[in-house]
Amino acid sequence: MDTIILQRGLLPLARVLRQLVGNANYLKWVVFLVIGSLLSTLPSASAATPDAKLTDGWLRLLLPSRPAAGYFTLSNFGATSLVLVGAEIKGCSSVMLHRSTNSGGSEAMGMVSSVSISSHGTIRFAPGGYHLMCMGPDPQVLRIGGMTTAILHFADGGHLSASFQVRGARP
Ligand SMILES: [Cu+2]
Repeated sequence: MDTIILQRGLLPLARVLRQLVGNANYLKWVVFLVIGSLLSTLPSASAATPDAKLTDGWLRLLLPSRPAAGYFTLSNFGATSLVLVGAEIKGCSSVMLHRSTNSGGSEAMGMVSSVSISSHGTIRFAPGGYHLMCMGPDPQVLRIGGMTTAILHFADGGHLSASFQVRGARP
C-alpha cells in the first residue's frame, strides 16, 4: 500500500524532472529520490530501555471469552522517571493500561494513559490496582502453565520485553 502511494506521488514529480534535467540525468535523479523516500519512510527502531527491570510477570486468564490481566513489578534504575505508555502481549489482540479502584466496597476499573515510575522507584502491577488488560486472549497461544512475552513501551520511545507466566483464575 505504501509503495502504491509512493509511486502515485512520484509520477507527476518524475515527469517534471524529466523535462527539467533531460533524459541523460533523469534516471540518476529518480534513483536518488526513490532511495531518499524509502529511507525517510522506514520506521525508526525503538531502543531497549537498559535502566529498568521487570520481575514476576504473569498473566491471569479468567474465562476464554473474557479479558485477561497482566501483573508485574517494574524497577527504574535510571536517573530520570520512566513513563509507561503502553504494552503488547503475545496472544492478546490489544493491551490497555488499567487501574482498579475500590471505593465504598464497589470495585471499578478504568483506563489510564500512562504510569510514571520515579527515578530509583519501583511500581507493582497487582490484583486490585494497576494491571495490563489483555483483550481477546488467544487460547491457542495462552495456555495455563505456559509462558508468553510482553513488551512495555515508554514515553521516551524505549521498550522492555519480558517473559510472563500464564496462570489460571486462582493463582
Ligand atoms: Cu482492567
